[in-house]
Formats: sequence, structure tokens, C-alpha cells
Amino acid sequence: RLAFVDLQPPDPILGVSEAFKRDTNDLKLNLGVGAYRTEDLKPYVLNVVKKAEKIMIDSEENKEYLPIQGLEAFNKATADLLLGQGHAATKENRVATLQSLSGTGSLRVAAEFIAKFLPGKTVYLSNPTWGNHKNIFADAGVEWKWYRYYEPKTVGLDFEGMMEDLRGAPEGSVVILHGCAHNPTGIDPTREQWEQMADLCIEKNHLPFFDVAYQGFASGSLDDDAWAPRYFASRGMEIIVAQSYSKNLGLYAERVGAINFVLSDAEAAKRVMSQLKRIARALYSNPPVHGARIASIVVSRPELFKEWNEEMEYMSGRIKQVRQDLNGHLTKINGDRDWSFILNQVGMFSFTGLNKEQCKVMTDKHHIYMTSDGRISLAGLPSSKAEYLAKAIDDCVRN
Ligand code: PLP
Ligand code: TYF
Repeated sequence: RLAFVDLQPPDPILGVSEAFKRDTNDLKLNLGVGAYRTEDLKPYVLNVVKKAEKIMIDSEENKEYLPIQGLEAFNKATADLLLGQGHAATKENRVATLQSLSGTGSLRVAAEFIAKFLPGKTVYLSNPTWGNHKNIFADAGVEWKWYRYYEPKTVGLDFEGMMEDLRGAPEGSVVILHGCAHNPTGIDPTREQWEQMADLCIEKNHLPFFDVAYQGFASGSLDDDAWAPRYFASRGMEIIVAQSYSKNLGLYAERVGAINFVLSDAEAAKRVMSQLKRIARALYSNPPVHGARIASIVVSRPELFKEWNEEMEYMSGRIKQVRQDLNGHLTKINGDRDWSFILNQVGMFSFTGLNKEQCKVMTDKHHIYMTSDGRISLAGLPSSKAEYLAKAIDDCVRN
């Protein structure tokens, strides 16, 4: 009966890991998926996570269902982490926060909300963006379009193009913005540019929707990395923010995250919250508890919170170090080219500017696995392999 079902190609990002596993060459290097690795390429479980889990075992927490909206302590902690302690919006109960299934599930809940309550509105995505954004909105039945973002000539931001496209978008469109550490480019707007974007969103009555998947990973500071959504909220705009703890707490498989709606008053927040719960109820009923407990313990205990910040600085510091290493080797091997973009980009990724064919050579000849858009995850690069990577990139750009 179902013989007509056609074959879906592997996910462009997760398919890279599948291909990596099949490669038997010792030189192989997986720079595909954005997951932090130690210098010896081991996954890293944060000490604060282990400590929180010990606290949880000692207090013999039960496994009862959470309410539809999730763990209350987590929802409070996550909104405070996003907006900063004592923000006017949280004090005035203007924030509707629903714990959801990490960044992806949180985005999907909001996509369902947009489909239901903003019918006919278009979601604008940066070109390029995280590949799953398209799937999430398309599957929720929401139309999406691109706005310009990346300028290949400078390996930088096409700010003029972006502003032009957002100005040309119909009034009241939804604009997806990466809160920090843009995936895949690693290129973020400056604060002055964010200010101009906020002006434009107010002028055009656009609804800014921040995807915050890397808070703490761009600069090493949780506060600095939340600057853009905080600034937009401070301008009195209503905003949506999806949060993920996959990367900054290393809770990838625990699926910890939240969707936040910052609204103009408490009544609106109550109504939106009731609708988010209705959406979550039909999608998955209620979220998992384990990771949310970990996150709320780490965020709410000052000694653990301090240690988390140190571990995040350590992780983002290692990535900054491999940026230096890679830039240094490339400059030494091929000084005719400007490799400064590697140092200027932020977060886990570097957008190398390599085209599809060159990426194929990287994989087929050099056993370096990366997404075909030219993105490499520096979080998966040990310093000891930076020279090997530099030689492979040089080989690809020369030939
Ligand atoms: N949004 C962006 C831009 C991402 O890069 C990611 C993960 O790579 C996510 C959302 C969601 O990840 P998760 O569902 O694991 O939180
Ligand atoms: O590397 C990236 O951009 C992400 C990683 O459920 C990822 O796609 C992997 C699995 C997942 C969410 C994100």
C-alpha cells in the first residue's frame, strides 16, 4: 500500500556524520555537525552537569509528568538567563515561556503558533541559514522567503542587501534573526547594525523572532550574547525567542530549551501562554524533565552558575584558539590570500567560502567531512589537526 513513498535524501548536516562513520581512513575528521569536542575529540560532559545530576539523585526526584508548559523553576531561570535578572518584562509578567524540546521543538511550537494566529504572514530567513529552519516552517504550513545576509566577496555581512529586503517585505512579516553566532556563517551584525534593524522592524511592524542556540558560545559571556534580543525588548517591541541548551550546557540529547514570547502586557502573555500550551499538548503533551532540572539547578545556584560560565569560557576559548591556529597555518602556507575572516567569525562555525566541488574534494581526497555549503565546525577541530586542515583547504583553493 505504501510502495509509492519515495526516498528522502539524508539530512544535509546529519548525513555528514553518517558518511563520516563509514570512512575507515585514519586521517578522517568530522567538521560537519556543530557539537563541541575536546582536544582529543571526545564529547564533553560539563562538570556542572555532573554536579547537578548528583544533586538530583541525592534528592530522589520523581519521574511524574511535568505540566504542559514544563518545569516552573526552569521556565523562570531560562527567561531570566535570556533577558537578564529583573528585566521589566519578566517583572510585569509580560513573558510567556514554555519549556519545549530544545531549540528545534521550540521553533516548531512557534511555527505552529504563526500558522494558527498569523495566517498569510511570511517568515523571512537569512540566506543562508541553519538548514532545518526551512523544514520547520514549511512543515508547519508557514510560507518562508529569504532575505540577503552573506556577501561572498567579503566573506562578510551584506547589511545593505539585508535591510533592503526587510524593508521590501510586507508590513508585519516575521523576521528570523540568529541571536548570536549565526549558523552557518559565523557572521553577526554589529550593535549599530542591530539598532538599525530594530528601527526598521518598528517602522515596518515586523515581528522579530530570535533563534538563540548559542548563548555564551559567541563571546564566552551569556550577557553579551543575549544583547540583541534584550535590546529589541528594551525598544518596547513584541518579540519571540527560541532558546536551546544543547551547545552551551552540552545537553544535546536531553532536549532542553524554551520558547518565549515577550508581549506588551500581562493579559496578552496569559492568552498567548494558553495557546502555546494547546499547541504543545497536541504535539508531544509535555516536555522531558531530566535536562530541565539540570539547567534550572545550574542557572539558579550561584556557585554552579559561576562554574558554568568558566566552563563556557573554556569551550569558547578552545574554539578561539583553533581559529588562531587555522588562520596562522593558512597565512603561512598561502599568504597571498586574506584569511582574516576565520578570526572575525564567531561561534562554533567558520564559513570557508569553499564551493560544493571544493567541499567534495575536502571529503573525497582529504577525508575532512563538512557540509556542502562550505561550513566547518571548529568545535570539532583539535589544534593538532589545524595544519592538516589548512593544507587541505589550500589544496582546494589552489586547484
Ligand atoms: N537553531 C540553530 C541556528 C542551530 O544551529 C541549532 C542547532 O544546531 C538549533 C537551532 C537547534 O538545536 P537543538 O534542537 O539541538 O537545540
Ligand atoms: O550542526 C548543526 O547545525 C545542527 C546540529 O537535532 C543539530 O544541525 C543536530 C541534531 C539536532 C539539532 C541540531
